[in-house]
Amino acid sequence: MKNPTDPTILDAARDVLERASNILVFTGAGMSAESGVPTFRGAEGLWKAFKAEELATPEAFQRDPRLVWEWYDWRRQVVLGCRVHDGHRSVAAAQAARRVRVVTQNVDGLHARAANALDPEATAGRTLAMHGSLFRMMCTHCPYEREDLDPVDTSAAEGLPRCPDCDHLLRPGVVWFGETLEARVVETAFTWASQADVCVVVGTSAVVEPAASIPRLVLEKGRVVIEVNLAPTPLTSLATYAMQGRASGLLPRLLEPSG
Ligand code: BJW
Ligand code: ZN
Repeated sequence: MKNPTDPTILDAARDVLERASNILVFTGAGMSAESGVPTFRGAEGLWKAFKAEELATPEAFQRDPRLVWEWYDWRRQVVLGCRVHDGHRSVAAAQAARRVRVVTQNVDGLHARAANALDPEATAGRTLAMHGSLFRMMCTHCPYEREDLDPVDTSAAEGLPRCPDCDHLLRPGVVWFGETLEARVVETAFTWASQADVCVVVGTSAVVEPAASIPRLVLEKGRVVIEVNLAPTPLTSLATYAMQGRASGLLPRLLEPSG
């Protein structure tokens, strides 16, 4: 059943989800797009004509920390002005019902925001942000890090945030290309994937490793992968069910209990 325009796919996928006891929702930038957070790839992903690959690297930060901080500061302000949508809310409700865990590549914290708004206790420990957080700063030299929501002064390199312990530059607390993810994070993500009966893959181009291996692991285990995306990806032809559409519309229809 791989034709994304077949209307019976939604019913079939919904049926599988209703019977599943352990669901993993794996998300990417498309999950946040309808909240107003730009994606990475495609024309809309560009910021001042730069590609993500040109800014989200340690080399870019070494070369021009002011430019990289300017991009991150802009994204921090965008996200602070965003609201979660019905897709986030339906995932959070399913997390509170204890059947769903979320692994996200997003650094915007929107899944956690939706879960906290609904029920912080029931959803605690059920969201994993693989690539870090826009609202964490960490030292480029020592272990210092902090949560930080304040605007960053990017008008001059001299004014960029510095470590209170060692005076080296602080950087965004995210995982850049060529950097290794924390071992604990990778282990948790793949453990959750290996325990899932069904993985719902939402709004990711499914090309960035090691995250892109998560749905492949679920398929290798003979379990079900449901893809929700506006456009085809390398995963589409492999997925058990592939649905073309918006996260905000499809997720409530897939996850919310029927009337
Ligand atoms: C909608 C929608 C709507 C829109 N509804 N859908 C093995 C093989 C090949 C390469 C590698 C490999 N292992 C490692 C690499 C290198 C690299 C990599 O994977 N490169 C690929 C590009 C090939 N990986 C790494 O460097 C990783 N490190 C690592 O593996 O360390 C070990 C190692 C080091 C060195 C060498 C080898 C091994 C680290 C990756 C870190 C990624 N970091 C970023 C930036 C995070 C911080 C930040 O946000 O600034 O993470 S890059 C960027 O891409 C970000 C995202 O999380 C990630 C994924 O993007 P995503 O979410 O898929 O977004 P888009 O924009 O691509 O897609 C959006 C989708 O949504 C589209 O499909 C739309 O159609 C859809 N959509 N609106 C539904 N409303
Ligand atoms: Zn330091």
